[in-house]
Amino acid sequence: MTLPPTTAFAPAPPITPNLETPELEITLTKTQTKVKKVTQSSGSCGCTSKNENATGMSESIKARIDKHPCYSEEAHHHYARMHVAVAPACNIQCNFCNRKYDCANESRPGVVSELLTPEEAAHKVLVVASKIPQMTVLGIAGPGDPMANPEKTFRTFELIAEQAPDIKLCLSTNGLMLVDYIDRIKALNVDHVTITINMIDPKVGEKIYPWVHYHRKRYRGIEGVKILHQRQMEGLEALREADILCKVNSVLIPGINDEHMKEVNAAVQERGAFLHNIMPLISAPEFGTYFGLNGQRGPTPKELKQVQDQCSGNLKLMRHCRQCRADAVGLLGEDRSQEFTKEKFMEMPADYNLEQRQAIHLNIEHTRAELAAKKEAAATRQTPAKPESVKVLVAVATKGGGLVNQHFGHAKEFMIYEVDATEAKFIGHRKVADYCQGGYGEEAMLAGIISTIADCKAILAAKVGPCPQKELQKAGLTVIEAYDVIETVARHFYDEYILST
Ligand code: CLF
Ligand code: SF4
Repeated sequence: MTLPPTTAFAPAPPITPNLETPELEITLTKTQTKVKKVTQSSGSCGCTSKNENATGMSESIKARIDKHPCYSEEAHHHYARMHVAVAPACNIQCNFCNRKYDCANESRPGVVSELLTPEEAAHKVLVVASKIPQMTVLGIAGPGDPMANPEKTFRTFELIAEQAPDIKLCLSTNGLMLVDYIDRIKALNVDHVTITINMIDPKVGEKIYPWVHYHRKRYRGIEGVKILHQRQMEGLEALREADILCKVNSVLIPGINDEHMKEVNAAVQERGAFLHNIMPLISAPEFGTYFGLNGQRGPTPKELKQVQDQCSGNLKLMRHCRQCRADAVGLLGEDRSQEFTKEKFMEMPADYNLEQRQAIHLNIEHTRAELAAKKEAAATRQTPAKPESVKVLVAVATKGGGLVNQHFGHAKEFMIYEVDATEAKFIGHRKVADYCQGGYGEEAMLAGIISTIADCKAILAAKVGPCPQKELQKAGLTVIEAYDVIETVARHFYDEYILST
């Protein structure tokens, strides 16, 4: 296809990341971006992202979340987490859960993790720590509830704390038994705990939880929900008291707790939660859950964003959650669990090497500092003034590192940024079918991808083939080919295509 004539931007300042990122500069054009090699470097201090600064977070808190891919949106471009499935039992029933699969409070349904003993889990962590040195966090999130399996959970944490001291420990629970174990959690230096809280009004909770098993007795209906609610609130307060960072996950269920979410958000903030992750209900009849079988749908991306926006301002919101599985391995959004099945990892040597890991992390930190300087430059760059700053969405193909660096056809998800005259802000991600299947684009898939990002004004990707490029343009999306920091490319696009029109 012949591309329309081009109008070049002034070249963006170059970056020279240390790791695999090549030294490149971009020049955006009307429908594409020319990419060429540059040599100059732009060093600077390791500023935190604009969003994190905006929260007024203290330096000590920043240090505690700095390498946690879930607690820091910026860190998730660079650092990975892994889960070990050591906790099979659960003590409550959620209507969005089928016990055949993993705990739906932290994972997507339809996924069954291989159960491990604490010793097997520890071996797996040491193996992954050497193969994926950017893995900095070990989470226990199922397949049931970690606090319904305290001995297995704590034994695993003990083994990791002894053998891999630089790995942060993290857990996710429904909150029913959390208070009882707060001292052990603190003693093991577990600094990040997630409680899933879907309601603060037991009348809402009645529609979500049919029963709760507490102190050897099963409580049905509102009686059980009241116990769960009270224990969750106590859990939050105990975490605050113990100075453990707490994230709250909430599953957004249209028609049940969507209008209630603002109250949940305010209540958890009041009790010291650090971060609120409002996740969409994933529901389908084939998962065999109560909700799935009874036609309860999940929210659309628009509904999810609307509720998140209503809640933002009070408590920092997590928007980059990938609802990962109870044996997830890798960067958020990439799933490397199949490389480390039990059959495979038990044959691999546990080559954990602290010094080597630290050297690699130092390298990552250099890259982060350079990217932060580049983002800062994009944020403070003078833009032509416009009376009203229109906000637009752009879809980004990225394989990590905070860069536009992925081929359109290889993207399994797009990051969505909201851009205006002052900033480019990450607001979520959308999964799509892999367009390139064995090198051939599938027309039906392309239509699906286009409808998933139809509310976006542009697609930012390292490369877009001529056929999809034509279809994307027909659908009203501007195609920008670039290889650079996401915020920089997004701001260039905004200045050239939105402000100038
Ligand atoms: Fe795992 Fe959860 Fe810890 Fe992260 S996941 S226990 S806080 S290390 Fe992260 Fe996965 Fe979302 Fe959870 S992306 S489902 S929020
Ligand atoms: Fe399922 Fe998790 Fe709820 Fe337990 S807490 S019922 S494992 S979703």
